[in-house]
Amino acid sequence: MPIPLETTGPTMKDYWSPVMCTWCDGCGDYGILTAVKQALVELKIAPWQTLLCYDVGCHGNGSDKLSGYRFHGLHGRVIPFAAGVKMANPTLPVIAFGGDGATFSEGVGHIVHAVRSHYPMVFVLHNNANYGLTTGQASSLTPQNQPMNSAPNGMPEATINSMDFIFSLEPTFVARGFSGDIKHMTYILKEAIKHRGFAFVDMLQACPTYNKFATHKMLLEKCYRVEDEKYDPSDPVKARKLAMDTEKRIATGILFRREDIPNFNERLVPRQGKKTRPVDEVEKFDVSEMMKEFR
Ligand SMILES: Cc1ncc(C[n+]2csc(CCOP(=O)(O)OP(=O)(O)O)c2C)c(N)n1
Repeated sequence: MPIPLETTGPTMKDYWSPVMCTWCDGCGDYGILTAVKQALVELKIAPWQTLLCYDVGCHGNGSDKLSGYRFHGLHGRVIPFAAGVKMANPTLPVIAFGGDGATFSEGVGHIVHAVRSHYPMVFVLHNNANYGLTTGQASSLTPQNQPMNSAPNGMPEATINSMDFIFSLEPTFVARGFSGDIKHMTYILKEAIKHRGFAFVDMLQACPTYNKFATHKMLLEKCYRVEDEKYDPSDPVKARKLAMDTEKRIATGILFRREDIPNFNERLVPRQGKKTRPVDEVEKFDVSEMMKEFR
C-alpha cells in the first residue's frame, strides 16, 4: 500500500485529543490506543492521512480519544464501512477496530467476507473475551463454562475457536498482540499497515472488571514473541496450529503472512489501468429539480 510520506513526520502530540478516557483502570484499551498512535507516527502517517473506524463497545469509545479522521458506527458493522472507504479511496490507510462480541457475534458475516475478499485494510480485534460495554456478558469467545454476568452457570453454547475460524478462510496476514506489550503491538501494527491485503490482528487485552479468567498477569506470563524464536510465518499449517495452541504458552507476533495474493482492489477488473481513484471521479450532479417532486 503506498503510504504518503512527509519530510517531517507527525508526532504523538498530533494525535492528542482533549477527550478524557472513560475506560476502567488497567483496561487493555489504553495500551492498544497508544500502540496505534505510535505505529502511525513511526510510519509518518499524519492524522489527516488515515481513517480509523470504530465499532460499538468499550474499545469503540476510543474513537474520540485521538485526533484525526474517525468513524464510529453500528455494533458489528465496522468492516463494511471501512472496506467501502478503502474501495473509494485506495491510497488511504484504513484501520478498523472491533470487539470480540461485535466481530464474532453481531458482525460475524462481515469478518468472513473481509478475509475472503482480501480488502487492503487492517482489522484490529480488541479481544477481551467478553462484551465489556454491556457489563460482562458472555461473547462467543468466552470459555463455555465461565460464569459471566449474563450467564452465571456458564453459557450453554460452545466457544468459537477464533483462530481456527480465521485460518479456515485462507487469510494472507494473521498476527496476535498483547495489550501489555506496547512496543511489540506497535511493530505488529506497522507490519499490518504495510500488508498488501486484509490484515487480521488479534489483540489479547485485559478487561480487569469483567474478565477474571484471562487477566493481565496470566497473559503476561503466557504470552511470548515468536520473533524471539526464529519463527517462519510463511507456513499456514504450522501457523494455524501455533495460533490455536494457547494452553501452556500464547504465541504473539506475525503468525502468518503472504504477500503474493492480489488484494480486492487489484482484482477489480473495471479499475485496472485507471490513473484516478473512485473518489476523484465523483461528479457533481444538480438534483434540485428532482427534489421538487418531494416537496
Ligand atoms: C446490533 C446490536 N446488538 C447489541 C447492541 C448492544 N451492545 C452495545 S455494546 C455491546 C457489547 C460490545 O462488546 P464487544 O463488541 O466485545 O466490545 P467491548 O465492549 O468488549 O470492547 C452490546 C451487546 C447494539 N448496540 N447493537
